[in-house]
Amino acid sequence: MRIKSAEVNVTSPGRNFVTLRITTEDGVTGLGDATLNGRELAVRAYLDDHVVPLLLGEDAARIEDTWQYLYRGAYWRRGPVTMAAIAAVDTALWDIKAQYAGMPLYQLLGGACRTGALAYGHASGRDVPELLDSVRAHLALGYRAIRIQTGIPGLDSVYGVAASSPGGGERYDYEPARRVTGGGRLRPTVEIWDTRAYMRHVPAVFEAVRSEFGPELPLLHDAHHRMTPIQAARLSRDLEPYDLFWLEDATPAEDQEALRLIRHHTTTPLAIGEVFNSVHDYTTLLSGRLIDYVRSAVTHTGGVTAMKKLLDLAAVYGIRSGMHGPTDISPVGMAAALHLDLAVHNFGIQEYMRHSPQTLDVFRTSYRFEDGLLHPSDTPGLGVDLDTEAAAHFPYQQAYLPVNRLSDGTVHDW
Ligand code: GCO
Ligand code: MG
Repeated sequence: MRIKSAEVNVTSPGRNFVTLRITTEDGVTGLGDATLNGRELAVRAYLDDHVVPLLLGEDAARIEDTWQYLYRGAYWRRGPVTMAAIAAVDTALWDIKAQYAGMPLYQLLGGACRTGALAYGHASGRDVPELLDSVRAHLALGYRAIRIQTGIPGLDSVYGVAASSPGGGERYDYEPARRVTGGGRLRPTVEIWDTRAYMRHVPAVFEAVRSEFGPELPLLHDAHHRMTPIQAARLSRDLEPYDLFWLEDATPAEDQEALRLIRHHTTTPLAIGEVFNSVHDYTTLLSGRLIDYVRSAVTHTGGVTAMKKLLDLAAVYGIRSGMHGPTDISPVGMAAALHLDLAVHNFGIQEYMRHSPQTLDVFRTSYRFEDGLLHPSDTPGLGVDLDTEAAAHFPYQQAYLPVNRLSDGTVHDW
């Protein structure tokens, strides 16, 4: 099971993806997602220049040892670039091992704990009537849990809200990493933000959705790290009557103590962690039971090995998974999440933002969404193929997420 080759593929079928493909001497190929939205080429260079040369000739079966070698051996630890690179190697090696075993990955992780993974989709609208249409459309697609986001009166555009949603159908371009040319230089777009306007509006949005769809439907909301701790405490309390499944990213994530303050004031369940890259980002949050859901992605947290350990630690504190699943996690990263979703006992929910048909022409997937649940397939390994010929038709395009500023120009968290 020696590693014969490892190549980094960068492609842009609708949006940018970085994929590591490892092949063993006997021709088994494994894939790992290394996509870091807006910083893709830094991970490619890290892999090409500093990781791939170390892998050639090594034993593909030694997954834990390879992880430790790349993490501890490098001296410099953690950080999104390093951890996305390690994640790609780790996931590709699990894909290979499961193919050797002739089993879907979830079997190697202990086997299925459930028949499928409850998924939540993203409904959004520029105003409440548009949002209600979008929720209806998502229910018609089979979703049993829905994240709701809306435009805010007085603000021109809000991240996570589709510009328009004809017939309320699914959009693939509402959380854009936009390519914008200004004076010949690529610059992110700027969105103007007002937290007080946001906080005044959100409870009315939940009131409208609950009165239209009743108390049963699990509803989620993403605050994108934009409030101060005391603002977040107040909004979480104001939202209690609407029984949220979770309020996500209430405050800037690196301040773990902020969640303690919010917790003192509210019983609204809290989720955080999509920008984290290590179990060490969670130690205060988990041991203090300051959150209810872990939002990390396999892709950004060091792979299947590290994600499993993180979730096992969370289980000790009664905290569940809610893995990040936006379209900047590639279908390879999504498949890895689904195998874990099935295998860990403390599964909570899985975010599912469907990839565009263009993306799915390049990444051939076998997982499926049925009646609100996601199912990884029983294909040995991860069950995803990368069509490198198709990928070659979509060269990398530099693109950035928007930047948030207040009306006086101050850069704001998001
Ligand atoms: C989510 C997210 C994402 C991020 C994106 C940034 O909850 O799905 O917040 O959509 O904004 O992953 O790259
Ligand atoms: Mg989020």
